[in-house]
Amino acid sequence: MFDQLSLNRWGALFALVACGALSPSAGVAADAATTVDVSKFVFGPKEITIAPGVRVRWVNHDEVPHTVASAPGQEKVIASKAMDTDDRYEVTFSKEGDYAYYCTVHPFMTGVVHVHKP
Ligand SMILES: [Cu+2]
Repeated sequence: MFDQLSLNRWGALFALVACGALSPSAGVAADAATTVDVSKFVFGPKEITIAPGVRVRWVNHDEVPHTVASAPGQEKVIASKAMDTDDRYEVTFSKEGDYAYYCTVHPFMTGVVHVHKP
């Protein structure tokens, strides 16, 4: 009787562990976004590599407005309005390529989104 009960407990524990191991990957699939933090006049990380179809989200943590805009000569895929503190801007990149961008208010702020199939 006691042995049977403890066996059931281990079974329940195992089920919980297996469930916990599966849920993080399910969460990533549901929200395939990568965040770039705009902080202290720097895009962090400055360069990111993502798969096609992934969304990139820029979040401004500074007290001054910033923008994200495709670099001159690039296809205008990235074109935000001025982002105030805590504002966000999102782009889903469907095509492979290297997307250079900058802040039009502070052109020394630059970054690159590399879109490549994994
Ligand atoms: Cu800026």
